[in-house]
Amino acid sequence: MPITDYLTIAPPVQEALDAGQPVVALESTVISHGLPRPHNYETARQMEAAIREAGAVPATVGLFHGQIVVGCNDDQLRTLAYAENIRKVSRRDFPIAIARRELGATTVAGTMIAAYLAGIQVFATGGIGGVHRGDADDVSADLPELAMTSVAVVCAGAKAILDLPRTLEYLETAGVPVLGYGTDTFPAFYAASSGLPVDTRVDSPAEAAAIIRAKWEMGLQGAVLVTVPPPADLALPAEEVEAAVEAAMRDASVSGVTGNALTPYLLARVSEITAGRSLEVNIGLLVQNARIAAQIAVQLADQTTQTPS
Ligand code: PSU
Ligand code: MN
Repeated sequence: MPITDYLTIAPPVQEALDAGQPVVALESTVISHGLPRPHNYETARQMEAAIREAGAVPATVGLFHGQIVVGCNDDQLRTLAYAENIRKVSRRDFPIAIARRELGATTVAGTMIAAYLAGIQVFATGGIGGVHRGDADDVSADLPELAMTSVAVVCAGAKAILDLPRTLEYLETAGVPVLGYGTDTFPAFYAASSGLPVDTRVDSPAEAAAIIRAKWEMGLQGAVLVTVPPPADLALPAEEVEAAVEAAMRDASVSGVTGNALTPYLLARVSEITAGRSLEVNIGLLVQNARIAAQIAVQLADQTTQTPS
């Protein structure tokens, strides 16, 4: 079956792509499984607005009746925010969700696949998945996807619930450049810094775009990871995040939460433990990342149209 049978690109997104205008993909797992209602819907709208303000077109990705939609409309965003039983769709889940005509929310890996199929170069999220703490065999499908799929991903590092040194080792092995946007160290999602060095610091969207472009012009496949510290006025102290994550992990183990339910469980538990402050950071960094991704997409589009032949 041709790809067009299961991929629907919304008209505003297709028009922008055809005209070489900047487009930013957004994931939906964060809407359906990562944030509580009604913050999930409101944040999805705020991220789209930040992208438009920066001069790019947002394209939130989701699955509706097994159709991969790139560029959800408002009804679809509401469905992703409020429906029950939404499948979390990573690489392994697409075939199942498509064949069974399901409703699905795409993870970082799932969104990268859809963005690549649609021809979108830049994607904004909160935190990527990574190697889980205490269980180095639980490796998010986001990591191999970053290794193989050529989409630039703007994030606040990997979620604080993960083993960050092991996650960075994986990215190094996979050949994924890790850029620090205005920082020399890998951000720790809720906290400004993990203390671990990034591969290089960039201080502007143009600098990030030049590195992304160089990778793909060389013919190297895979992502460039642009990591942005959470907004300074919202970031939590690293020790507080650490204590909350450790408590949440103990609760998860007592409750027997595993598999793809673990990440949503830990995020919700950390939010309870920090009295909602981790949620505020999460929302703030998502909107900030959307804005910076749009600025990078604008630079990439400019460079593309300026390329001498
Ligand atoms: N970032 C957030 N909240 C989230 C996620 C990322 O701020 O909920 C999601 C992403 O969709 C990511 C997923 O791909 O968590 C990772 O899940 P797992 O660890 O099960 O691979
Ligand atoms: Mn996992």
